[in-house]
Amino acid sequence: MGRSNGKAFLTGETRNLDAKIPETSTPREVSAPPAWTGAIQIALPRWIAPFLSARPAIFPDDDRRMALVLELTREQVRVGSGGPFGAAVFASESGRLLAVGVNLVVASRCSIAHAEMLAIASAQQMLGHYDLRQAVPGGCVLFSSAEPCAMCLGALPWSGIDRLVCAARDADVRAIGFDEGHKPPDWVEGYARRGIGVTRDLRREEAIAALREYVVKDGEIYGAAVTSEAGSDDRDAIEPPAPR
Ligand code: AZG
Ligand code: ZN
Repeated sequence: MGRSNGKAFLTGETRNLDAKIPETSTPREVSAPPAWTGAIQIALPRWIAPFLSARPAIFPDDDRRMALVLELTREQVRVGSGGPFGAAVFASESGRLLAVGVNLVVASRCSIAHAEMLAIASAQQMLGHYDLRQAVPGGCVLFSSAEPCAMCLGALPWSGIDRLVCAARDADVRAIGFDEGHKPPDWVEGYARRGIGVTRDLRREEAIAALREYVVKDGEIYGAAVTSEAGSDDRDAIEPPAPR
């Protein structure tokens, strides 16, 4: 190991001992591994733990499950910890709350940190399985404050979630300026063919109110639409909020 300017380098001698480093590679700093070897860490905001401790562990029906998700979403908007989206994974049969997620794209500097992705990833990590269908007898349901964007739509079938319940429509989210991506118009039927049931519009007005509140609070509309592509169910859009 050689040293230059206080940094350690692999010398030609030691390089030969490391089969993974080709002979031709230039000496590489080994004093500190690159930051990305620490893998991905996205922590939910600190207010989530006390928020959940004050609530029950079991949510017996759809309405109470969505009520929790919308409370979570309103709190997210009130605190200002990220985009106006919340989601939760429940065990379908017992109604046990397994995990929650809120949108942390800006805070975590990570474009995949959507509420649904974080709720699913937390449930999988907590249960120790990438396939929630195998991890939870009776299956798992995802409740979301809004219909999934193109990314989350694609991710769901590989998560083992077998039912999705949404509040706001895709068009409601696009109406405040978020880019939800390109989605097939028949995505609900596509999910049905894969055994994923979808329930829409549960407490939709409440979810729309949270989206509007985010606009009123001047929340960041990150990744604003890069195309003028409208959603597949545009006719269902709410009126965009009047400019202030
Ligand atoms: C989003 N749409 C949903 N449904 N959820 C999120 O977290 C989002 N972020 N941007 N669009
Ligand atoms: Zn998404």
